[in-house]
Amino acid sequence: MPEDSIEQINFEQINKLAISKPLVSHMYTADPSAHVFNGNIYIYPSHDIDAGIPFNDNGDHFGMEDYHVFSMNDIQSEVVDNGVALHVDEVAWAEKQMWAPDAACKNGKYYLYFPAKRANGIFQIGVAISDSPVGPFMPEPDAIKGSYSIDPAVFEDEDGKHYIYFGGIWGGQLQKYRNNKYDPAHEEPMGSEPALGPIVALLREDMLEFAEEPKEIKILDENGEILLAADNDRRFFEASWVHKYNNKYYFSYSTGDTHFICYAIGDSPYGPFTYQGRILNPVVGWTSHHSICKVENDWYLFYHDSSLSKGVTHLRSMKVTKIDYAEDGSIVTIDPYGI
Ligand code: FUB
Repeated sequence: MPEDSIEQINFEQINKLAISKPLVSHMYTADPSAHVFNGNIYIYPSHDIDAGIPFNDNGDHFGMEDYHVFSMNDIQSEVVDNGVALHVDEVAWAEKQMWAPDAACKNGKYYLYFPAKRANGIFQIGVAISDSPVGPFMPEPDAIKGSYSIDPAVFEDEDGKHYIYFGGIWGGQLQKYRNNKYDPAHEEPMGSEPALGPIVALLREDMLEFAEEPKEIKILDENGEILLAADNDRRFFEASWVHKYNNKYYFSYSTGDTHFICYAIGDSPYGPFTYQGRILNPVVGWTSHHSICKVENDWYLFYHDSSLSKGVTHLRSMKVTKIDYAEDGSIVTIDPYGI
């Protein structure tokens, strides 16, 4: 939500709303990636801290250092903080900024995927392994070969294949890449140029590397054309997530500077995906980042906002609310405050 709207907000009122209750309030948490593993809910969020760095478009104020994993027996139950699962000091290749993570489970092992900046200021994505969904996780000695940018999200298809989605523009550096190659001269496309798409790669059987060259995903408009760079209300910015509903692949994401969580539908995990609409209207705080998870027979949106910190953009709280689908498979847009 833009900074100038924040003054209008009655935080006392928002923080009392049942729809908007933070899942935990003893620490700040954001970018919640939720999964059901062995019948329990596990949430893998960023752990927001105040690193004392002023706000800028590069996101330097997001100075996170570690991850905690949270668990719930069911959607109504107490949220348990399982302590530090991985700290940046344990990751040989990473220097700072442990941004939005995700996790996957295969053959009884758990894999935590996370972005972080190397000492040269470039984001890459790493993986860490555990026998437990709550960690502690043991990081691989180097980042995933060929990885770049931020916001990894792993989707397991019904055939057991795992796909990793990633990318985010501006602070997430995706605009510096074309065809998986970095060039500091590249910028975000403008005007009637096609917008940059998120990136996808099949994961290798051992879950530790890409099994193929990452590919750019196409997000199309109603006429089958790639969304344009100037279409800020709909173009991809960051926060990829994929889920499958009624045999269709739903790719959801944040539009960044217009603050929507939107979605697009396709017939393959690689896309193309056709834009459908908004899942979540703007929340308090600049960023919006979510996951979508089926718990028993219902679908839930895990998301965050900055209402607990009274609008401090890098001090966010994870939340959850139910998703409703219409008959035609479209998702009913959620107003985060219902007021
Ligand atoms: O939490 C840091 C960054 O903010 C994430 O990587 C983005 O998706 C945004 O939520």
